[in-house]
Amino acid sequence: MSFRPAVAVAGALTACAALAMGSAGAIAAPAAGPAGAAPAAAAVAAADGLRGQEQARAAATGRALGLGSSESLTVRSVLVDEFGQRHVRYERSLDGLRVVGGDLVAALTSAGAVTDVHYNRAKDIAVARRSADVSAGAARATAAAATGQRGQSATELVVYAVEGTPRLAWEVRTDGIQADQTPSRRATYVDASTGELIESIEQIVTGTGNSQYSGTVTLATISSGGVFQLKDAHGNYATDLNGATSGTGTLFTDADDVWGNGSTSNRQTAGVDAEYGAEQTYAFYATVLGRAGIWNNGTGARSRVHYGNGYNNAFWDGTQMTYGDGTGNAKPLTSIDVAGHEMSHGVTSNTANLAYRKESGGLNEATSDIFGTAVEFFAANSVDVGDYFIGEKIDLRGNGTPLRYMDQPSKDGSSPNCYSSTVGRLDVHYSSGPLNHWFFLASEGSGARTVNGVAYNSPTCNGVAVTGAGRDAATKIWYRTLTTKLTSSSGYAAAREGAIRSAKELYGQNSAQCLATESAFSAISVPKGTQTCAN
Ligand SMILES: [Ca+2]
Ligand SMILES: [Ca+2]
Ligand SMILES: [Ca+2]
Ligand SMILES: [Zn+2]
Repeated sequence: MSFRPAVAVAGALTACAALAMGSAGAIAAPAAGPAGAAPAAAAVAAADGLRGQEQARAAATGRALGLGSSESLTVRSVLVDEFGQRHVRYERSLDGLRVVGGDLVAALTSAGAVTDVHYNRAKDIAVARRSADVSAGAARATAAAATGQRGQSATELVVYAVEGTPRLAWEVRTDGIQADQTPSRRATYVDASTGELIESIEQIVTGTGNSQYSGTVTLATISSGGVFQLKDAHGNYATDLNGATSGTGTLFTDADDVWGNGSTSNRQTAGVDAEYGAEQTYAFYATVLGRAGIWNNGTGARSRVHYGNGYNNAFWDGTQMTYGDGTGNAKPLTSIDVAGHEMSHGVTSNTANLAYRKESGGLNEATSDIFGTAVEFFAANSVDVGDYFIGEKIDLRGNGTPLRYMDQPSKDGSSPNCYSSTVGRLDVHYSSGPLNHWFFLASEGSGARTVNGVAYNSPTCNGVAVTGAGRDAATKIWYRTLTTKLTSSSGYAAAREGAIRSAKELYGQNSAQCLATESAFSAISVPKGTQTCAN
């Protein structure tokens, strides 16, 4: 088995694409399969080992935190930062009942000393009773009525502590399909004492994205049994669903390692764009943020293309990427910012796990726009240049305009530029606006400017000009915030506090990077909290 770069020939867009075949600093591909597989296997083992180590001492950590004896901690993930500190995420249970919203992230030394902790709701979570008055069957009926979904995968008695007074609830999981063909997987919460419907949360996160868009690109592929596979050494690979809406699809293979033709007339083309997006996203996380893929364990992800018929969206379902072919099956949603956006949903769900509702949902969407944009700049593709727009290549609106604008989110007609206490009532793709605006301001600063030949004009909500600290700093500050400070219900106030702290940890008190972070949060109207760059 050998790896070699491949070139995707992208018809109409090849003119200025001068990436040399075989060069490409892209992904350093080892020469042999076993050698290539070893680093990924080692990373998986290391990730499992750390999780096991922290789980083994989770009871001791719980005591060190002062948690009650009826509470137990389950380790969800361990992230080791550039300072060698461990950030351990836990789910909590109370006498065996899982606490929804009970998550916390603690910073630990390798010896196990707790140096910091962020509770999603509070340190102490209690409920008066541990048994349900409402039957599981009645809860399922309520969930079915609320969601219109009857395919039920599980019902579990939990402590619901997302907001309000913690209470005993039934969590009912259902599956179905949304009006636009997107699959649906909902978690519905029903009060186990009163039977009241609490809320229903969609678990499938969508993007809206498309390539015939990136010109001639270099891909890492695998040669096996006389054919080439659209798959890299980490296990990022692309499959063809051929119009299906389920299943894993068929791995793209090719005889000569030259893939697609830059248009939908060749069904490999969408696979090329999806695989390019996946490989660049993996390389971005590894190179810029020191993260070994979505799961931080060295493994890549599957990207399924040609989903459904005329499906005008893309989605991440917790394990894989899926792309539709767009209206008339003419515009697959496989542009690199959309690919980076969708896969970053996977990073979010494996770190802060921001719930796809209210303000946390807006932060979740903005996080995907921020890292999707960072991936696009990282790829440095001359056909799809890095910009602060989302979906400028896929023309979902049909009039040539992007889906979203980070310099001035209101240009989409729906997203606010400024934070307000009612922003959490908006659709998560709009409540993301203020944080997208923050990222632009913290990176580039306010006012008119041109980046990569693209013109922007970013206002501030407080009338105070912001000086940017560069995209690299803003990207690293947001990643540290996401991975070490935020939890499932975090909103804009926690984002501001966490980002200022992260900036100080990375760059120091009163550093230019911290001041840009702080002034940009003031410029999007997030009220001042306890953290400042000076304290
Ligand atoms: Ca070929
Ligand atoms: Ca672009
Ligand atoms: Ca873009
Ligand atoms: Zn999204």
